[in-house]
Amino acid sequence: HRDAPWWTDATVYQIYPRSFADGNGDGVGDLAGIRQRLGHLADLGVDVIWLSPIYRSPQADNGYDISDYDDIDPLFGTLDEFDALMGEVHALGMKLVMDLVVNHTSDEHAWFEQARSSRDDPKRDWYIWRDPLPVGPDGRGEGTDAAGTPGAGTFPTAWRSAFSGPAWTLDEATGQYYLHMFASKQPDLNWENPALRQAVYDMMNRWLDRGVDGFRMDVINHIAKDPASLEPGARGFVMGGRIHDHLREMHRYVFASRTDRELITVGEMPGVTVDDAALFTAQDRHELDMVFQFEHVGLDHGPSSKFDNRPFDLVALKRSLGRWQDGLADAGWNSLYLGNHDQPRSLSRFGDDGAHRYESATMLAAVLHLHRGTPYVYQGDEIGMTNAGFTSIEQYRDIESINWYAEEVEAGADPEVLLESLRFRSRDNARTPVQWSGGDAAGFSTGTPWIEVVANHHAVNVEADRASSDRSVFDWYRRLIALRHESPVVAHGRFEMLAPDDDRLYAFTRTLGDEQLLVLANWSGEPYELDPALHPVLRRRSVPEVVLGNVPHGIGSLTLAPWEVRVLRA
Ligand code: TEU
Repeated sequence: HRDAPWWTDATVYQIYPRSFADGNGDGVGDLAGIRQRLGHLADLGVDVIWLSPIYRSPQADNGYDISDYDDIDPLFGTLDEFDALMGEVHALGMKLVMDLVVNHTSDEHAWFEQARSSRDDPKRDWYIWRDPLPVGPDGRGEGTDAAGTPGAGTFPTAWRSAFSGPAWTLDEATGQYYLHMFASKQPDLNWENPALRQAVYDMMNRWLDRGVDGFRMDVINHIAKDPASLEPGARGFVMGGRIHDHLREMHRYVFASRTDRELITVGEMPGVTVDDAALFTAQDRHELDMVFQFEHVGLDHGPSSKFDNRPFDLVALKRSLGRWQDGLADAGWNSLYLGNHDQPRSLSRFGDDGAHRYESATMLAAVLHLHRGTPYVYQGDEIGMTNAGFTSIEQYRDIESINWYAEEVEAGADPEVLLESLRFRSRDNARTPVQWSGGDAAGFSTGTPWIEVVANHHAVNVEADRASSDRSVFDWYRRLIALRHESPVVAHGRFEMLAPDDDRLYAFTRTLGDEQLLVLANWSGEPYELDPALHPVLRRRSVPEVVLGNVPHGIGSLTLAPWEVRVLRA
């Protein structure tokens, strides 16, 4: 493992800039706020900072709708401020990664404004256009209608947008539909067009030349659409085989020549399988370093809608994460995450954000960080932040949540039932302002935050956490990140799941040479009696060395307290 890439023992911290820290009092987080808080990240010990988009954008999807890839939106600051931030990040020994959103642009991007100006514009084919499908005098035809009913309208396919409604919008001026898998203000780019691909690579090279250390690539497996899935009547997106050609071409044009740089790429891939990921992340294929997969975060909702919440099943989670550990053990590399700006707060979703907030936050972190892969810490998780607890639709800001609620109310659903689902599942749960202190606006802003601060910020905040010496979530994360830097077994040890069918214990070993760690986690709110047969170290007379433990009195006994995690050197 000595010649392993640098990012195999690195930890990445995700900043969602609009909610991290507000430096100018306008209620929205910005680069100035990030610069003021870099010490927090340096203390944590993270190696890489990933910024969610800060480019010019009308903010229809909070910046994932870019209108100028080469400029910083004034909401966040200026290119000069960006260069200053990047300089300070590098001076602190950290790297800075940008969010690359090239499956789609904003409809206010110059490329789309040109493309929609005329069917003959040279950039027309940089987007995906289709003629309305014919409808006969009887109203029947090949297309679907806005509700997706086949044969009743002129829509090119039955695809639905991730933000409700059809995935096609008719551009009246030129009489054609354009595709948008997300909002109608996010038209999909046509990656079959070589000039478009070159323009993207050139833009990426400008950011790397500026000093950026890599990219998180937004829904990057969606840039290749299987042609058959764009035929009339097709139900939805299917990843096309050209994806590997595109990623290898991107590597050739952007990354291959930069052998003097320590860069990192991670591709966000909703729906990717372990087998796909083994290809995407095989180092000799020169596609991506790692991918964000979605299997584990798809276990607690139905197949048709993320808002169709299902009970959490630990055995299913262990089976899924175990399969990804095994599948990429000898080829490729895992990313490790339980939360981000699209997911509910992992503490509320998988743990106990009430009486056992400290124990479950630290247990979740230890289990995740001691898997094999590169961990991603989402802002606020390092101090045990929780879901928002919103009770009315007016508190929400996320286009996905607002559109889903409106569509369901329109269809006759009970608003209270919808609000219950949003309280658990809305992306806004992870987008409330980072809670720096117990003061007004939690120290996030001197103005009125763009989204409400969670009511528990008086108790849950960086200051209070850092002051609670032996029960600091931040300090626990710091120790996990340091352990990964110090002990190669964490980054490179072979993973083996134990007690796979146990629905309360999450236990596994990591082995490298003659070194072995045993991780024992009680993923429940009840005490758990360990079976000594689980592992020889539990049958020894002497108390084994405890590398990490979140319940001090538990050490030595075979009883795990609620949400207790114990890491033993076996
Ligand atoms: O998210 C892609 C993705 O996973 C979402 O489509 C998710 O599946 C969605 O919430 C529907 O369940 C990326 C960004 O992370 C997200 O913030 C953007 O909204 C989206 O792409 C479009 O850029």
